[in-house]
Amino acid sequence: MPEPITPVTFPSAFLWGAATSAYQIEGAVREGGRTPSIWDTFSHTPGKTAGGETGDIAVDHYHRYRDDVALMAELGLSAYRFSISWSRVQPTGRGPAVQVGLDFYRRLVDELLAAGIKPAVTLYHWDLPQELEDAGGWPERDTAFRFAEYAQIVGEALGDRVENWITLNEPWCSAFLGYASGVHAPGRTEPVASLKAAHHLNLAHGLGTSALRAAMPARNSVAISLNSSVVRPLSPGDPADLAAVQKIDDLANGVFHGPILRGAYPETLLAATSSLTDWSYVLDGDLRAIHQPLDALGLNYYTPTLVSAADASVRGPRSDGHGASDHSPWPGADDVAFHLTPGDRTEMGWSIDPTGLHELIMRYTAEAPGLPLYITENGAAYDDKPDSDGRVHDPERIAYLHGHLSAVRRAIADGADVRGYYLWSLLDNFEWAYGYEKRFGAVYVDYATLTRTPKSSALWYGQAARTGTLAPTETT
Ligand code: PNW
Repeated sequence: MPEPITPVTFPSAFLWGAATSAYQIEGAVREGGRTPSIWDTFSHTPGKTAGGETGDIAVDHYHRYRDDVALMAELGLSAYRFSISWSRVQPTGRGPAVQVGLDFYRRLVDELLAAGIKPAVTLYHWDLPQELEDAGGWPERDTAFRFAEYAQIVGEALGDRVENWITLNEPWCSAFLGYASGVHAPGRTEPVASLKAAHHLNLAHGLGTSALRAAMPARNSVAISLNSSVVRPLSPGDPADLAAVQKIDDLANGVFHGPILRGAYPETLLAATSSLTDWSYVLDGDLRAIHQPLDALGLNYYTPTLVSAADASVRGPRSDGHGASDHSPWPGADDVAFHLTPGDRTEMGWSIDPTGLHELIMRYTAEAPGLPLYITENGAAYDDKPDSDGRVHDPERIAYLHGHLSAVRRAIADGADVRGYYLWSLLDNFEWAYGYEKRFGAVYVDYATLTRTPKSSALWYGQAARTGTLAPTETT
């Protein structure tokens, strides 16, 4: 399909950002009193990550943060979303804060502000302090209270200079990849525990939001980033496939959006999981603690999900793109089959479908009227390699970004209040169970030397950030 020639222009206040997370980029895992998180333990367990790779060094952002901020400024980005390593700030997950840990983030924030880049802090991007996992992890109720204490510490330390806050990143991954399919840390495969984890993550979000509000100036904004799935039926006219959509939509979206945006778990979710759990760990007052005003909602989007009712013959190994495991990340959904979505694919095997992003934005515009939206992650992995001249050309990534940013622009034209977009990711980095083999960065990292080289997509995106307009892809 030829690209449109007419320029696609965004509102002038639109934030053009990039996103990262602590364990994926920082390295320096034993510095400044930091103790292991569940991702240190998991990545050091044989067989858990591709090639046994770990975040021990990652891209050494802990030592190179000044250069990384300078690079963002040079590209022309106006915002940066990063996460804080809980075990750098509170090594055992409880008790007093470590000043060295907080100081690192304060220096990073000051560097960003000096460069005119607006910071957005994610408090939790999957790296639970190992000691809290040893005490039961997210299936244990106390973890939510520990999170609130941690939120208070960070809010007090950085609330004077960081305006945009995100409590949790993609709790779906924490709960269901961490405790059901086990492809993420801590690698447990316990369906009931994964549902408890989901509830306690919701509770952590609620208690954490209150703690942040008490610790920070009222002008600051508190949000959560959800990997809200766009779930589609294989046969739109087949009621059994539509029931499969409902089930997966509840387990992917409703389990978080229900309590957070509406103060209740969906009835259909409670019914679909009733043979596994009676949800008795949802205590009086929990839903009130979870359901409270938010200032914004973060949406992470990569690809849609295609499902049907499973006849017995197609049950079993899944093609849902959530990693290889004999255990499903979808508790109570053994009667659902997952299908490869049509379209070109990225290196993750995820199909490219910008219409899904438009659909997602319009859905939350309707479900959470008046709530500003941010695309807190969107991007693509490709097998990037430097040319003989040392440059990295990634036209596929430019086309991906162009397509998805155009979808965002269309949603704005359709009445959605989307305030910004954070490309995943600033740098190539540790892609969890896939190690370093999947490159999501707009900036190429040579892992032998840790040298950073902006790919052509970074230059294209920087131009969009500086001009508020998407250059047609054929010029690049
Ligand atoms: C998100 N899934 O991860 C994360 O927030 C990032 O840290 C990550 O690097 C990025 O997307 C790319 O993968 C996901 O299986 C991991 O559905 C897995 C899934 C979704 C998101």
